[in-house]
Amino acid sequence: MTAWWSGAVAYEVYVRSFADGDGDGIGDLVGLRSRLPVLAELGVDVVWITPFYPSPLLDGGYDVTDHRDVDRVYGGLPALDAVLADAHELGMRVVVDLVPNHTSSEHPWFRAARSSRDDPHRDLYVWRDPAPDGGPPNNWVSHFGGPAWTYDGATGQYWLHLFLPEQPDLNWAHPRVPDEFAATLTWWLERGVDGFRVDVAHGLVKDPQLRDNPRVLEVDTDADARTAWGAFEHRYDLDQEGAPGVYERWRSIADAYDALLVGEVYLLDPARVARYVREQRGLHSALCIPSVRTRWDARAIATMLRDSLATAAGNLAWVLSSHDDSRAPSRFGGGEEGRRRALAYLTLLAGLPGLLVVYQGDELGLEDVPVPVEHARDPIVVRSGRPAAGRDPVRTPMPWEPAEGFGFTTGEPWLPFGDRRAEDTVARQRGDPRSHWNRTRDLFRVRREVRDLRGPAPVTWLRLGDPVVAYRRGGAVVAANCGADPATLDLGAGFDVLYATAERCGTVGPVVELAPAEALVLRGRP
Ligand code: TEU
Repeated sequence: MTAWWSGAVAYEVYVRSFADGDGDGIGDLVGLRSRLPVLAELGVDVVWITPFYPSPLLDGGYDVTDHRDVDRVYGGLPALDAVLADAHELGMRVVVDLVPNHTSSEHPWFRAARSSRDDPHRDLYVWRDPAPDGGPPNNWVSHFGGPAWTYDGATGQYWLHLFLPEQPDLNWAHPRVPDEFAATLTWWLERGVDGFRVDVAHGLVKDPQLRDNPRVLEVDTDADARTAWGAFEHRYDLDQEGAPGVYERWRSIADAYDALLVGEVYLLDPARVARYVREQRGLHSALCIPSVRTRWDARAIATMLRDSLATAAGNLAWVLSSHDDSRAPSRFGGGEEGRRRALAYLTLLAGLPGLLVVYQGDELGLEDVPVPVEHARDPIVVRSGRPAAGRDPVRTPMPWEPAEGFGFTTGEPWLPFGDRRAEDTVARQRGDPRSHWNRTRDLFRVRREVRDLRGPAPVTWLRLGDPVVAYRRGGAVVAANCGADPATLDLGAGFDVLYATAERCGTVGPVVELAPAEALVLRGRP
């Protein structure tokens, strides 16, 4: 029997920016609930909600103080229960975002851990004495800039944090940590959630000796966080030998509820990612991070797709955009052209086995919005004053209606709308059969209805770039022109057009000409 997530379309909801139900300018679960019908209409199978836990919000809620609660600002647990009930009623599943690598420094465990070296919670986190010169215990750096260690004067030791100092890393070598998370999984599954997106899934296990990472590049001392991070080979802080094994226990818990575990394995080497999903003993699926980082370049796209598929087959989640990376139309050059390219790229992803993950606004062809530094919320910007590096431009509120507050809020939005236009809104696009929203919906429908695309049929590559990328799955063919000029594809026979990103008549072949950034889904004629 095929798993329910095989071939499913998942939709990432960045809850603070999706829909505001109470006019405080912040998206919440009441707002999300009211917009669930339109997600069902779009053809979404799985709604992934970013963290909604109680949090001081220093990292958009990825700094959790209680893993088994919903913050009041989002409506609390009753609002989540209502989302679950309605989503299920509409035939959709709900995946929640679990953050096991770290907690907030305001979490009761860390407050206790910090209170004294002898506190029983101390070893739930990673503490070390200073180096002989008084500095940090090793050379690890934080994703968000600066050292991965902060000194606690009161107890005379450093604590480890791969992200903000206010996001101390948990010590997964301490048996209580896996026990607590196993119980947390069960707690949410009992409540009715259908699975988990596992944050920083490759990061939980650290080198027991905490050895220095090899330096691979010399960078300026004032380099931005991403550059400073890239100066090291992350041999000892991430993706350790035992990292995938953490999820074997989770798998048995999830399988008992027929629930999904999809990991944010933020690694660019497909072979490393494959370790987490290949044997299907741990995570069911891993987000394919290279798919959200690839440029508009036929060779790069083809190689990325081929290598990812070759190592992890149907166990990847193909991602178009996310709350961490530039939106597809912006990545691909922006404007009308960027939007066309994003739709062609989505078509290529939509025919592949595995999960397909889009981010709120992808269905509208939204681009990144410049966010002035005085409105910045991303700690990468707030703490460095460098807007270029930040993630706020992909986190601005959804434009629902062409009205004051864009139907997102009746209050003051927590991030600005920037230059969003009436044409960007769901209301406008839904009423226009040729809009990005409707073309996306048509694509999702084809993915659902064409059995060869939804099932386990293997991918056979027909063309790997130069500039057409094309593959066959069973009787279906998916092709996109990822170049700047018109290009032809020899199909060897006539095909029916099931889906086209631009206007097309019903049949093509044996040779089909594809305009730049045009993509097709075809089926062989009997
Ligand atoms: O991201 C983990 C991660 O490694 C990157 O996305 C990183 O945040 C980014 O490259 C910085 O430029 C996850 C979440 O998706 C992200 O939003 C959180 O900030 C992070 O974990 C910490 O919980």
